[in-house]
Amino acid sequence: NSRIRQDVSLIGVPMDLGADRRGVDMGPSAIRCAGLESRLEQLGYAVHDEGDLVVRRAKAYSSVPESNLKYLYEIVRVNEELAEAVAGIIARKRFPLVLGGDHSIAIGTLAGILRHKENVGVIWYDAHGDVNTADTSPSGNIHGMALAVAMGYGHPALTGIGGERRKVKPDNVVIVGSRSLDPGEQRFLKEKGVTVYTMHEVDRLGVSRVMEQTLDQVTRGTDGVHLSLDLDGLDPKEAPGVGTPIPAGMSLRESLLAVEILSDAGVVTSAEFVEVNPTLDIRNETAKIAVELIASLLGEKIM
Ligand code: 5AB
Ligand code: MN
Ligand code: MN
Ligand code: MN
Repeated sequence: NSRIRQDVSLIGVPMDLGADRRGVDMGPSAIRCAGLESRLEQLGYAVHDEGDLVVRRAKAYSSVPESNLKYLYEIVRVNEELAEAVAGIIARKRFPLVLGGDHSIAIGTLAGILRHKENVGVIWYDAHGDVNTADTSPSGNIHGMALAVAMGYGHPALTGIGGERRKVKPDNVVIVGSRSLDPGEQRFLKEKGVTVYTMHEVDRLGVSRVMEQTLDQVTRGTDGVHLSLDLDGLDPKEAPGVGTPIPAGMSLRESLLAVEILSDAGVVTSAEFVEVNPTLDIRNETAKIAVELIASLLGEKIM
């Protein structure tokens, strides 16, 4: 099989401060309950569960003077810790698998990765672009800004996470599955030249070609590939347990094919699965889908 030749380190980030609705903080528990660890062990991996980071949730942390950014300082604090943890996992030569939590945690994950890698490719599998800044955000929710921050755009408290560090280059980013991009985001993506496969392109080209082209783009001149998979990239009919459901998304079959193609290519060096909201889920189905996708990404085969 196409197993990765590394041990896996799991880290949970029970963060919901970056999202509109509470509840994604339970994502890491739900994914663990869906049997992640034993599934990976069956694949032959040594799994090191590093546990969950501590996220302090209190209304008191919400206000930020002269900014619309909700819960800015606690989000910064947790992402600093996450960056440290992810950098440590990579230093120990393990594969970092981060469980969210809302998508604001991608800021910390990527900051940690960039301590070790100069030019990381990023696949952002999502219904949304997550490239708002304080000026363009309609909500003030930081999960809608994570990818912009990773590329170095946004509030200095956010872009400063991880200290003086490298940024993700727009040319190394591919967004897959988008169907809800705010006007400011559309402008940003065009201006920076980020490759975007919206649902329109997915329907025209098919997942297989989209993923081959994505792989070309994210491996050209890079020293690693990070998969940041927001479960709302999938269709909410199949993955209902997400905070910001958008209809007409990637099917479970298409999503499995996408991660299988990544697995066969053997280029992914880190991954995160985010935005599972158990309070909106039906019988933990969305967390189970996350486990299916992770197992396939890490080399599980039908035969
Ligand atoms: B998610 C929206 N663009 O900025 C915003 O779930 C939604 O991590 C962001 O992709 C959704 O508030 C963030 C309207
Ligand atoms: Mn997202
Ligand atoms: Mn999303
Ligand atoms: Mn979401």
